[in-house]
Amino acid sequence: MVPSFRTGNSPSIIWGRTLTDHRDKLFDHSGAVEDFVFDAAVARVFPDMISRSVPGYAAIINMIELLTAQYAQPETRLYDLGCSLGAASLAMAAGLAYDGCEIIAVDNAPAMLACARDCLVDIPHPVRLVDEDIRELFVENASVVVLNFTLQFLPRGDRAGLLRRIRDGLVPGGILILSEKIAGETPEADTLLCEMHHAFKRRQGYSDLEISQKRAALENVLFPERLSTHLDRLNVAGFRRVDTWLQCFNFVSIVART
Ligand code: GEK
Repeated sequence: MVPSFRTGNSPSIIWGRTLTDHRDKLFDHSGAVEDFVFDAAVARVFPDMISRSVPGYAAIINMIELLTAQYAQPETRLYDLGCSLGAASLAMAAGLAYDGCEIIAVDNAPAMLACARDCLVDIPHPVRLVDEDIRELFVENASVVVLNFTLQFLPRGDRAGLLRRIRDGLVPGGILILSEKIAGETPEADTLLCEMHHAFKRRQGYSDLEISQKRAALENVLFPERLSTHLDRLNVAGFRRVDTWLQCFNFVSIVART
């Protein structure tokens, strides 16, 4: 397995060819589905799964490299919260121009961390992997914090507190990059965004059965909110500037600045 630290437009450029050879067929079966968990089976196909499920994913990883190059500050920490296999950490390592910074990648799924450990080798800056619930994590001296499709898995009631702690742990000029699957602002908008997301997944080779089984598996696990809810919550958490820099159907990425 030879992971690459270069980010680009395809998952194989993000993680290296070997990792992306495993095609996601996890939901290619009929019958009852269990709630989605980040276990070894998911970790094995994760690069293929997320790249074919999240429109704009590779672009976001690419831009995390650029945002890091722009906003990372010397002698600070960079956090990747809910790191999975570490794609955002790889991007931060590629974009980071300073020695003396620390990249900290946090996840509470052991199977994901085990795979991340294999990916995060031979990279320009070391990444410290931490097995912890991000709701328990103390964030400090941070210039860049990434929550790339992680907040959506927390109970809604836990989200404001985490954002407040991130805000308090950022140095002046620091940023939070928050990417989320969202609900439309109106039922009509939601229908359109969901239809287009499913069209995207079909175009990526998923069958209607796989799409509906995965949706059922995520129903009690992933709780999307409206973009306006996210923007309001970030403002209330004390971020001074909050800007949506990318939207691809029902997937958005926001930069929130101190
Ligand atoms: C990427 N950011 O490739 N504490 C720690 N980790 C958590 C928690 C929690 N409370 N809840 C969920 N996770 C990655 C993709 S995936 C998104 C992130 C997706 C972790 C969970 O174990 C999983 O690895 C990750 O958040 C979400 O840029 O699969 O749609």
